Amino acid sequence: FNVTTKHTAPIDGQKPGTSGLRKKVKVFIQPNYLENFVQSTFNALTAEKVRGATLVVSGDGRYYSKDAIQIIIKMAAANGVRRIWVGQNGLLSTPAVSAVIRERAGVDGSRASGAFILTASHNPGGPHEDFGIKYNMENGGPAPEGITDKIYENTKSIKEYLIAEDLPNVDISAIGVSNFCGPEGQFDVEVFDSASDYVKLMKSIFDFESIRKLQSSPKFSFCYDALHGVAGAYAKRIFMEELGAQESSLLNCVPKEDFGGGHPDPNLTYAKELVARMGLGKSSSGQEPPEFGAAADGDADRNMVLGKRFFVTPSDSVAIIAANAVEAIPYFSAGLKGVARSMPTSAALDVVAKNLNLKFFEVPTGWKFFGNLMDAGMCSVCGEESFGTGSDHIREKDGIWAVLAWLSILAYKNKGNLDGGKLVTVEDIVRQHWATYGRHYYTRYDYENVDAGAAKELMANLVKLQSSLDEVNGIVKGIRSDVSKVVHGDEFEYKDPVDGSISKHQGIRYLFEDGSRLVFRLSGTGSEGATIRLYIEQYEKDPSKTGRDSQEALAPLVEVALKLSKMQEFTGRSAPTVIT
Ligand code: VG1
Ligand code: CO
Repeated sequence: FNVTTKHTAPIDGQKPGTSGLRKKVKVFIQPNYLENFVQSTFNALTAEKVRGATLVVSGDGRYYSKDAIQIIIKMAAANGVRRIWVGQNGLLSTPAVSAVIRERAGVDGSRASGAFILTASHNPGGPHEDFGIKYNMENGGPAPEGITDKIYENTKSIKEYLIAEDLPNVDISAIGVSNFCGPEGQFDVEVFDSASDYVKLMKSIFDFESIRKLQSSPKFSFCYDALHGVAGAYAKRIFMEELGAQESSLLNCVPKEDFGGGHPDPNLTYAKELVARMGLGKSSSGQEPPEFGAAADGDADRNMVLGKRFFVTPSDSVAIIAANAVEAIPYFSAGLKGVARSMPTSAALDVVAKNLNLKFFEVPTGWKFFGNLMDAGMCSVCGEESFGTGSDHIREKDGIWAVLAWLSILAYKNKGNLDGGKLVTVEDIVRQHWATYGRHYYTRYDYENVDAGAAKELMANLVKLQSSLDEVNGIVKGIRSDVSKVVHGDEFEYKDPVDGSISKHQGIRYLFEDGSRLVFRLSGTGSEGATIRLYIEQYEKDPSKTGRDSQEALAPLVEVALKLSKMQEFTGRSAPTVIT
């Protein structure tokens, strides 16, 4: 093949957000849009990370992925990349990409040093919906801000990109290696099985035999909803073939370009079918629900865990996994190096860390901040309130890992129970946890696609208010006399303990005397308008009061949050788009 230099000009708005660049498909298919971003990424990396390198290109299979993969292959060839690895049909979950970078050896023994992941995660897909791209580094984790800032700077001055226009399209549906010859020598594209490296890694972490025993017990029943995302490709292999789950227990496990028209976001609003099957919500099926249910997002890095008629908040989930990891999961048997959560995530994990005397870190939203801690050997288990849970086995959150962690805990708690005795359920485990550590009532309100100017004003007003806590407390008291006093207000700022880098403006916090918190953030993953996220949390230590309905328990704080922020005045919205 030959290398062509194409002239181009900067395109506005190519700033990567919390997790890469996400835009409507119609934006991505504009001439040069993808090309500018990919070349800007190559230009942001040091030469040896590009020339002669092995890179992974794959994603959640959403609409436009197949075209994007061919473009990136041609651009990689032209930029001197030596090898491109593609998961069969272009499918790799985000956690699997991370695993492939860290664990896989190519047919010729080569190792990958980075990846383009093609996904907009939990955002819908299809010709009228979202596409996305992000770059991961040699540790398997998302590019740090230093690199994403550089990529963005490059997009603002780009004049040309390189592409091997005459390189034939590669058949990514068939496993095998294609060899090409360019001006600088050989270039290969290796298509490999999407699941096997990931499955191997999971088998090295968990005791599959004990989970298989649980799965085969008549007392236990299971259900998994991939929401037509890429998790389906792994669910069949792991839950059915390895662990013996019934085929009927897998919902929506065929990956589709448009996620079957759904919103591939595993929460109580969008995972409707699973929620109904689990006996939650209004549309219960009438049948006895399974004991355990879980769902994933489009790229399978998120998870929602449910028990029979019972929702586990993600903030509780990571705390419970941390509390039980050493006993229940062989990978952690030597102990946890530390635990971490994102700032808006509830403090349930903090209490576990304190009780178990573990190192603890609070980082800004987005998985990239956990990676440094893990690389430095300071953190084993971490999580976010946004249905993200994971560990240092890779450098991304991991939806299927989280399910296997829960199945391991269930298997461990039921070791002696499977033949005789009553099953210890998901709900039992959570209630027991609350009794031991107290409960963090928690909810998140999302206001999606609001006017960007209005959202900025709302946030600015909240920052301004913080200059006088007396005034704030006056307002709060006027709204509800039964909530505690605000004792601190700030914008969260993080200093990375490993590299000393500082991230500012990571969310507005109001901290109350009794440990309650209100947090306001603007989303960094949307593709249109602005999304305001409001996080509300209240700690209850008294075991006799941990069993309340969470919306009811939080009602006073919710009222304070909405009125203090003047939510309706600024946004015109009388209710959030989604409550989790
Ligand atoms: C959201 C979540 C954040 C998560 C990010 C990426 O970001 O709040 O916790 O890390 O999505 O998740 P934001 O900026 O919209 O609040 V995923 O599954 O999109 O890779
Ligand atoms: Co995701």
